Amino acid sequence: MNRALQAAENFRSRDESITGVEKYGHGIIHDTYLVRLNRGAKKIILQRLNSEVFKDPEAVMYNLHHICEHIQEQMKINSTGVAADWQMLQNIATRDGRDFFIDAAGDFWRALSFIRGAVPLEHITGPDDAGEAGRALGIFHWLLSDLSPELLLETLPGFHNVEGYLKHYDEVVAKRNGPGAAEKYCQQFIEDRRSWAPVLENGRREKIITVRIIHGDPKVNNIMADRVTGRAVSIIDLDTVMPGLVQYDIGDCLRSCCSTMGEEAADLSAVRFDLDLCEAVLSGYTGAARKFLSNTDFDFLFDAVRLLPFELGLRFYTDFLEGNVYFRVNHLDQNLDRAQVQFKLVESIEQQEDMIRAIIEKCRVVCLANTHQ
Ligand code: GN1
Ligand code: MG
Repeated sequence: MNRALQAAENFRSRDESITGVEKYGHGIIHDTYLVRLNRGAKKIILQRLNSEVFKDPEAVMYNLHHICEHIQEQMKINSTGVAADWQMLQNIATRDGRDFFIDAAGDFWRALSFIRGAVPLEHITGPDDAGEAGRALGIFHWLLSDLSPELLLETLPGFHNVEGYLKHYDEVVAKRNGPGAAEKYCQQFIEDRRSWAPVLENGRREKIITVRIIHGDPKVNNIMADRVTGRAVSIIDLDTVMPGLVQYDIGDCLRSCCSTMGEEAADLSAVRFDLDLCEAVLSGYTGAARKFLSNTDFDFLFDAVRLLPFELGLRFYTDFLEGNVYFRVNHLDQNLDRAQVQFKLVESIEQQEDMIRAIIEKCRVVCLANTHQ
């Protein structure tokens, strides 16, 4: 905590004093702190970047500047529209005008504005929350829909490329001897879906799916909701904003919102993909994103819903095999447990395929009827 306090000192102005630094949120990549200044009159977010994961922190900040600037402009132009009460987070420079403070250990620290009067959604309590999560993602995509994807850098190359994850998995699993029952389940699960998994990347290669700017990590606790009204007002954690397929974001948001037991579910038999929440997320999303969504964007949506938990389960299991080098854990089997939760979610999605496709079709019809309104 002392290191955080020392880092925080670089982001206050001379007439401000730091009155508290505490751990904040549940991210499993960076270390995040809430810094209180002037006895809580002002709050900022401080983060120690995980530079093992983000090997090019400058690229992360470059993208952040670009998107913040663009979204601010868009919000001025559309101040009464869909994003009327939207809050865009801002990067806070150090006292000497830099993006980062680099400490004696070589760690990168940066500060971000605090989203006022809001809390992370954390748990979806029902369709209202789910609708807000979808709406937030739709607003974010829409605000960025006229910024050219080529202007942004790939902060994590191949981040959602499941072929890359499979290749890496193959290298790691080859060294594994005598897997137990849980691991046999994971390995078989991956084999059974291996040939289908590149479906979105194939669509990208064949230019059937449009490349746009995506968030990359729109899980439920990255969505900020007004603490009184519950209305979504922002989406945070912008380090993975880069060129990609909106289908990845939609699938990831659904993966996170519609699994009522969460990512750390203890009882695997209770893991389920909730259809009411799915419908709420998708209609919230399409309501806000209808101005840019095209008919073909809907074609790959079921695959995306199925793929994103598969991809994350594959990443969790591979990380377990590698000794938990990427996702932070509290116990050695946690990433194996997390992988199984994601795979159970995939099974639940597969079992409900017809119903999920029907929801997608319903949203497609409503969305295309209201395009440009
Ligand atoms: C990571 O940033 P954080 O901890 O919210 C991960 C996501 C996963 C998520 C699962 C950069 O998100 O891809 O979906 O964990 N982010 C990165 O909880 O790898
Ligand atoms: Mg993240």
